Amino acid sequence: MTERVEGHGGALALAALRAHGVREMFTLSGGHVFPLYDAAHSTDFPIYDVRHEQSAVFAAEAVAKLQRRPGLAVLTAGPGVTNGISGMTSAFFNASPVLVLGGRAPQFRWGAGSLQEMDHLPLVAPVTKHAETVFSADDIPRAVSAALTTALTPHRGPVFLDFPLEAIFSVGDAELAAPAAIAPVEPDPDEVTKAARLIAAATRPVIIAGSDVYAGNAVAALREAAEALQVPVFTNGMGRGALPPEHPLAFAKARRTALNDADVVVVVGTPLDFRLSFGDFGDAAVVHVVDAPTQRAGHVQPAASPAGDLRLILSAFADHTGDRADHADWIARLRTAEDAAKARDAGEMAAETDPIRPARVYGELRRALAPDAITIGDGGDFVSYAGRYLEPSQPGTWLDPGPYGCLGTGLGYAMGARVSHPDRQICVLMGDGAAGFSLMDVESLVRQRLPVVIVVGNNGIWGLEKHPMRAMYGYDVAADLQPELRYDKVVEALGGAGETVAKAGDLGPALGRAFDAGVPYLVNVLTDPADAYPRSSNLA
Ligand SMILES: Cc1ncc(C[n+]2csc(CCOP(=O)(O)OP(=O)(O)O)c2C)c(N)n1
Ligand SMILES: [Mg+2]
Repeated sequence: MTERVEGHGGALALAALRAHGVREMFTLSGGHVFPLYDAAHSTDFPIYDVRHEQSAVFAAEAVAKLQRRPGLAVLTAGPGVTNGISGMTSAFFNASPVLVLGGRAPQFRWGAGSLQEMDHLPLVAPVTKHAETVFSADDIPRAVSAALTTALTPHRGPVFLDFPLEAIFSVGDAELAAPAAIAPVEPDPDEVTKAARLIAAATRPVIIAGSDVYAGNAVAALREAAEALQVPVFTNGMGRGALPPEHPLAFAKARRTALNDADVVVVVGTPLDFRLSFGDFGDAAVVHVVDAPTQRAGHVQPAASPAGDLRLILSAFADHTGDRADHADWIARLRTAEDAAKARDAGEMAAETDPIRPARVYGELRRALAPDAITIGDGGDFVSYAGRYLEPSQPGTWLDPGPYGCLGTGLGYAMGARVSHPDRQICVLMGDGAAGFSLMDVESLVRQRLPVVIVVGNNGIWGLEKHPMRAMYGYDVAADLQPELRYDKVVEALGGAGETVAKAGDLGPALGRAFDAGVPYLVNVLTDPADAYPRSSNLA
């Protein structure tokens, strides 16, 4: 089925975007992209604008991550696009289907020095799956459709198109094809069987499930596989919450015991990167399950590495009928370690210290957050603690920056989350350092009536850098921030509200006010600068 569309380049782009289920754009104004605004304005297509282009791309990424559909950022030529590059790179590392549409100086006088004339492609090509300049209005629907199909095809990721001024402003027409269905990639059945046999025969297997399990809609298949083969499950990234915390096979805290003592480690839908000791688990055999052959690790030799649609692979694991070892003792051992760690954590989350330690903030937040609340981490140590103490109970409720580790995702992710889930609690956990990257976008949230709660862990330092630098050199530089700064007053000045909390006992009521406020609200928690997150490698 095709449909004839006509209009200016912006209208042609929008017709293709709608056909692919794109439902809003995130942007910061620039004349080079006016036709896209005109098309949106005349058809009631929502436009959300921000105060820095990186927030637009992060917002689009949050939509893509949470809703498993394309997120759209529209950036003006030159500096608009370059400001969006950290966002595109994060989306590339996170396999998020984000489409960035850029303006571009006119082609007919290219080289003469037009305003913001710059060839974006060499900059964005390494951090996108596809980057292309579309030179005529007639060609825009084809290019947009193809780009979105590429973005959504596993292994997913961002794509970039730019439109020279005369292409987007001129009128054209085209046949708009219905979006191509994305066919699931069939894994090699022998490799799947090899992997299933290894897991079933193991005496101490462990599964670690990451973001692609959620992105690939494979959460139910993961659970079936884990239950059928009786394998404990740990998660990271968007995989968190894939099994509810009370599930007998759900584990979070016994990870060290699990990875030290496992004989088979099954990593599903996440790379064997620094978060997983680069795939080195001692003597354990590694099974790496990936959504595309390109994701197989080059630096380790897994015992098996099935590649393809994660639902198909995990369902095949669930249906495995060969011999199985009994894992009951192993699961019981991990449960004992898990329970002991939970008891320790519970003590820390209740501790009444002065100054407040981050653990207590999360103890209070666990009481204030609804099960479907979206929590967003943007910072150093304060966010490491969030990862440790918060236990997402549903998949698709936890947003971290991912392995690119870019500070500044906070308010962009919050905007995308609020737009995705108008009725849920949205809570951004920010270091005071991280806050500096995006706090001005509170203004965007206030103006567009997008309330969120921001909890700042205000230790007055770039904690994750200051403590390691002191440990390494005995001194530190460039690691201090203004102590006890009133970030809540910044939010107030921008039209939101907030308060500063210095005593542990005041945290609960402050969070209650924050979630009831109906405007962006910042709880500025003065935390202990001496507190350092314990980690084995302190470089980040
Ligand atoms: C864009 C960017 N710049 C710098 C870094 C390096 N970095 C990682 S964590 C961190 C400190 C974060 O400090 P803060 O947000 O205050 O959190 P804290 O560690 O104090 O809890 C820095 C500077 C980074 N990851 N991303
Ligand atoms: Mg800090």
